[in-house]
Amino acid sequence: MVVERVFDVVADVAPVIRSGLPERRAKAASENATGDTQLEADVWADDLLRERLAAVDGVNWYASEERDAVETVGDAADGYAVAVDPLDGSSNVQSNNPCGTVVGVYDEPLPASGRELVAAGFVLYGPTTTMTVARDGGVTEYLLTEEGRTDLRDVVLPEDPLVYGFGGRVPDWTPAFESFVRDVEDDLKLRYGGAMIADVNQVLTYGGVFGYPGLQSRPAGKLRAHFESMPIAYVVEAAGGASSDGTQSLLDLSPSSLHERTPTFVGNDAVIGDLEAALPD
Ligand code: P6P
Repeated sequence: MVVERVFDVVADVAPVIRSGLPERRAKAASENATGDTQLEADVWADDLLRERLAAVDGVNWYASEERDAVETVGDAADGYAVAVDPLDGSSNVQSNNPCGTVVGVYDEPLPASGRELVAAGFVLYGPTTTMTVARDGGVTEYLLTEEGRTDLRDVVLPEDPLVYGFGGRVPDWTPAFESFVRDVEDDLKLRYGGAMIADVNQVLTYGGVFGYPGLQSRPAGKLRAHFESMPIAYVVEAAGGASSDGTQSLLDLSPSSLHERTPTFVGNDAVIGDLEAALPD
């Protein structure tokens, strides 16, 4: 019931976030806990989501990529923790490219392992607004409008990979990762837009692989385990795919801090298997 209510709230708030983007494209005079410059839209979307999610009975803790610490918002001894990336890929707002909202529902206090996720999902602000939710072993995609939510489809990762997209600058990739990508390039088509949600949704739709690798300059990569990597891994694995940090499923991670980053890869299990074989242990 609590999980349903969480995604009811997200479905209600998403059209409000989308309609509020045009006048909130400016940079705020602030940075978030991991040093990203915040847009007004980041802070506004976060405040909106916190207000509405904190009011859901059974949500005990609210955590966000935009806030330094977990906030206690409920009084149940054993409630859920909701971890949110309010506007993933917000720098795409300026260039009018897709961005999204990511939500993970953990049934333990944070920091928590990916195995404590009981549901995860994301909103994609693209030509249309969709919400994709993984729970109870399945994945459903909905169309969201001001009038409400329409069930679009059950999401199953296509068997044959078609697209790939990897973040970070090529000169900053490790030699082993670059060599793996050179092989991938022979078979797949490049689809990388700078917003994880949009790139992952390409993989869920067409098959393939998305990742943000550990870099020579930052071995943990860029993506945040609680807010981006583990929730997205939960969705892709529920859709029949695989995830990895280079050696193990992202759901097997147990981050020791709230804003911990991790190398992140999701997609068809054959491609993820090739990746793990290509990277040194
Ligand atoms: P880069 C957005 O800031 C984000 O966290 C992800 O949505 C996206 O995949 C990645 O960073 C893009 O990073 O280095 O390519 O700009």
